[in-house]
Amino acid sequence: MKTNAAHLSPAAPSSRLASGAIRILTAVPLCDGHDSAIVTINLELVRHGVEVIYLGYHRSAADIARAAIQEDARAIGLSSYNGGHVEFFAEVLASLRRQDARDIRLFGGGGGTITPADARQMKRRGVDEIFFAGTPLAEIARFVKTNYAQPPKVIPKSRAPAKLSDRVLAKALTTAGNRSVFPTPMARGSTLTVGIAGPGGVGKTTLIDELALRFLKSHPDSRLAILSHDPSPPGKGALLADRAAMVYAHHQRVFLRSLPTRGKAGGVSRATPGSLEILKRAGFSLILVESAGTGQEDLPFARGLVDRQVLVMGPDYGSRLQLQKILMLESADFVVVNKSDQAGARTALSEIEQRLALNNREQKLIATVAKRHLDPGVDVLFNHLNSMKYPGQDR
Ligand code: B12
Ligand SMILES: Nc1nc2c(ncn2[C@@H]2O[C@H](COP(=O)(O)OP(=O)(O)OP(=O)(O)O)[C@@H](O)[C@H]2O)c(=O)[nH]1
Ligand SMILES: [Mg+2]
Repeated sequence: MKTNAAHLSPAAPSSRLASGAIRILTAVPLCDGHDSAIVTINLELVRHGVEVIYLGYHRSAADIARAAIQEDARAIGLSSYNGGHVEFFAEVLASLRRQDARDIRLFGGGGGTITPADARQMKRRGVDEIFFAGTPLAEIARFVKTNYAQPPKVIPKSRAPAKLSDRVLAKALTTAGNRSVFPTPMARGSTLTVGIAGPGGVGKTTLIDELALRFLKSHPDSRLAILSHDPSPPGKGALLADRAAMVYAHHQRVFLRSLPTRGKAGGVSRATPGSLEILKRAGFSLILVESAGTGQEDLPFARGLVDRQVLVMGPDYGSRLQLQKILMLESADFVVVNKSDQAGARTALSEIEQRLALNNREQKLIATVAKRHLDPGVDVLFNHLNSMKYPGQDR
């Protein structure tokens, strides 16, 4: 990224920002697959109005710290059952400190594995709290709402550095997310923005993760940004879990931000245009935007929000009749039939092909099996996107 922080003009903290939602990142450490406790705790926190970004299990300290920074989480909650917690929690704190993010707090628990003596040692090293077996969930929710209600007073030291850090970028995105006034769009630069929409569970995140892998391989010096939406009711909590389904997008050359829709219908959030503008200014060459699961009438990327639109469908959309009702079949530049390993994929491809012919415009239809590593269909999609002349770019 070439742009420095001044281009983002991260605004001073405002009272609107101060009342922003509590964002917490949760995860299970490396070599630990005990995720049932954290899944329960996630849902309890969401029920209490917290926006929870769930990173999944078997995650390294560096990945956890990086994700918390990119998400501008107020705290990290770790669930640890397999031992090594004293060192692991300390490693997460050290990683945060190294990246000028000591204000991101750390708390956690882990049944009977973490002893009271361990907990005392962990607290001495900077962990806020450890919860033991049998703690009522309401007590955990109360702790989070009491201790992390306000954003930290600490302003990152690297506020106006020559180099744009993830930390500064993440703070700018939070400011945009809590405001209704967005930066004025710049003239188009050399960023290609691609919107990826489709019904819930069709494989959008899996596809984006595979596209990320291909991007990282073919652009060894560039960074990729991903804006990932999940649904949430207005003023309520949200479970933002796309990160947990990703493998390659945890790479340090990927900047991933999860956005709740906060009650906005249609697949994206009110903060999306502003967030995209900030990422474009930050100089990413490719930005992938995943919509929340969309329905027949949704057009998440209308009014030129992105340069190219991808509609992901599964073979199970119903019958030909349903194809007349999916509005995005008109506007999509690429229609992907994912889960082509499943029954009905051939029929789906042929029916969608006939439906697209009625539009009489250049639209590509591609069959993929995104969950299969190095799927040739995903290669086709990536190669099309990669060969696209990035807007405003002379190549
Ligand atoms: C269920 C379970 C499993 C399930 C896990 C299912 C899943 N997807 O999570 C299965 C059967 C798969 C499993 C497998 C294994 N397990 Co196991 N498992 C357990 C068990 C019985 C319960 C853990 C649990 O989920 N409890 C339910 C939660 C909700 O209750 P809780 O712990 O009281 O939770 C409270 C607090 O701890 C706290 N808390 C917990 N996490 C967090 C996080 C945050 C952010 C906060 C705020 C609070 C908090 O709040 C909770 C609410 O009150 C424990 C024994 C135990 N009693 O802890 C062993 C235990 C953790 N397992 C153990 C072992 C050894 C294994 C295996 C290695 C067994 C094997 N040889 O294959 C594998 C490893 C799996 C892996 N990949 O990591 C050992 C670990 C020993 C150690 N210290 O290393 C334990 C302690 C059993 C034992 N006594 O030997 N296990
Ligand atoms: N059979 C099959 N399963 C797939 C394929 N691609 C993804 N999946 C599975 O589909 C499930 C949902 O995948 P995600 O990538 O999370 O779907 P999504 O569209 O991002 O889901 P939401 O964000 O919740 O709307 C996961 O269990 C994937 O492993 C595929 O090509 N074939
Ligand atoms: Mg998803």
